[in-house]
Amino acid sequence: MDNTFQTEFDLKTSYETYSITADGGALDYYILAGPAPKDVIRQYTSLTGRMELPPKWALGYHQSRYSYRSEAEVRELVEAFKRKNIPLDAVHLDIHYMDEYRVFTFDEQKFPEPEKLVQDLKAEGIKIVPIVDPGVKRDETYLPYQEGMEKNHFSSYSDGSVYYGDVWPGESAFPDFFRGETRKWWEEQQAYYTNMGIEGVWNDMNEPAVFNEKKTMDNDVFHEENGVFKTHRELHNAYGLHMSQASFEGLKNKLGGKRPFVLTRAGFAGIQRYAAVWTGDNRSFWEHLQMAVPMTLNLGVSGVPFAGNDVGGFAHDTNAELLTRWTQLGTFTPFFRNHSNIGTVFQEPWAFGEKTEETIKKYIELRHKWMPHLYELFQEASETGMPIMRPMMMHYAEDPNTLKLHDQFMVGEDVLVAPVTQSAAKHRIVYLPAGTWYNYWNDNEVYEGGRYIMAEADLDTLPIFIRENSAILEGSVKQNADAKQESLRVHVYLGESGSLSKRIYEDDGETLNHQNEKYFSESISISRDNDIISIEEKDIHAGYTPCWSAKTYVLHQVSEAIEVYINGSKQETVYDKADLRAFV
Ligand code: MIG
Repeated sequence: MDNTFQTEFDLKTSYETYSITADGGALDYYILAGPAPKDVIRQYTSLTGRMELPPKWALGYHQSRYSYRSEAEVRELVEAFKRKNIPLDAVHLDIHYMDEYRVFTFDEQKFPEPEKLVQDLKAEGIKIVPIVDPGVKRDETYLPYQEGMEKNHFSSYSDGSVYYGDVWPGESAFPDFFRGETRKWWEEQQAYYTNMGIEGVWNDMNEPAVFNEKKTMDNDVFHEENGVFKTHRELHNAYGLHMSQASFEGLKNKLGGKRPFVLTRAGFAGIQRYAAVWTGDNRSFWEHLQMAVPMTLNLGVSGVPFAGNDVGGFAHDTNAELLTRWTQLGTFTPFFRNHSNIGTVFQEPWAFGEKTEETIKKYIELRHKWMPHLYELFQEASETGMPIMRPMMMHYAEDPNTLKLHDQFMVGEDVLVAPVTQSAAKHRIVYLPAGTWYNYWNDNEVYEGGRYIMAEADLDTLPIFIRENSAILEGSVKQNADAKQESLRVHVYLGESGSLSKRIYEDDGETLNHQNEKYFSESISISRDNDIISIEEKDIHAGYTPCWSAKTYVLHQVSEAIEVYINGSKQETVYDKADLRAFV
């Protein structure tokens, strides 16, 4: 349904009917005929657009806090990550970095040399992501406000008077992001950040949120869309979308061929073209960890593959166990950021002692090991709209047991992840659809699916299962995505007479050159006939040279008598008896 007025979806009151109502405007329906869930998503994203491939660093681990308040605090934080060898890709700066919350400023006392900070961290592979809210402080001496007033960039009433709302900087004006001219102006403002070397911004409060009873802008404020004036009542829901559009286009134009990153809280259909979405202010409650799974899945099937939740929980105090479990889930949510509220306990990976730190580190490292696999899925998402994190029903729609399963999910179509979202649990029930499944942590444990199993899940363990006849790409543990990828392993899980095909995708991870043929893509087909395994490697596109020097196949659950052929020629194998694996 294509309508930006206030809408209500009631999917609960009645079993027989769903109701969707809108406050005004036309009811424009699009019927997407599928037939399979994947087809619906492809069709829907052909209408609303698809995510551009993000920079690889954005897929890494982000650390945030409301707020890291000074340059010294940020440097100490980064030092701690380095000392402890915990991978880190980005540090987010919340509202206290600004001079009295004026966007496009740094507080000169607390951040005396922001550019140096950004550059120093960048040299270590760590990006700074500042928060940028829409509200522009009403202050005659402040350039963005002056310019905005002069050029009529702010949303106004019908008599031309500017709308002011109270937000962090106090009384503020709100750019009319529906106007092309205003978006251009906002794009220009991004230079303030990109000139320092910043490559990503975080758009918050862009519903827009205002500190008043209604919590937002007045309904009778006007916006100008393609030369037509429309009320905020009509356009409210799309305000965040267009703010992110301007942020994204601005960064993109100014980054000289590098890929931008925008994170947003608000959005509308199509937001995936401009920004990753996080699900806002959750709380450090187990219930909110539980809800994180269906929320992220719903975003995924709604065309927004790059989504995630505040890991550890935002409001209230988290604890060792909750943070551990939440980090385990975060390892497989497309966006992976630990963030917490002012006044709550600190929740950096080491905040709860050595044991907890060790487990959390293991999972952040795991994120990097899985990076080649995830990156391939991100690339697929950019082309087809398919989510990275997928509900079970997307691939098993014919199995009624999967239709309402929302406490486990698929990563791509080969990996099943079942996070623990209850306190004190050491086991959990996992539904394995029909077929054969391997325990990722110990593949001597092989399960026949079409049933529920009780998976072991002590605090150190996130249950992960690999579908038979699939392959998983594994990279090396790195301190961040910019570090060199030294090895690539292709883990192969084949039944005795099975076959699979897998695509490897790689590019430089940071520029737009992949749009000009500078990428590497290889297709691997593998088939097994008992002890004979044949691998066919075929370059689909060799426009980029991946930096791993060699790739290793790890063949799981095979016998010592194994014979392996790559493109017809017989290979030497190293056999590991204990794990029944062969390395080629
Ligand atoms: O009124 O910038 O969701 O992530 O830390 C709260 C402060 C404003 C809400 C965001 C949250 C952020 C906080 N912001």
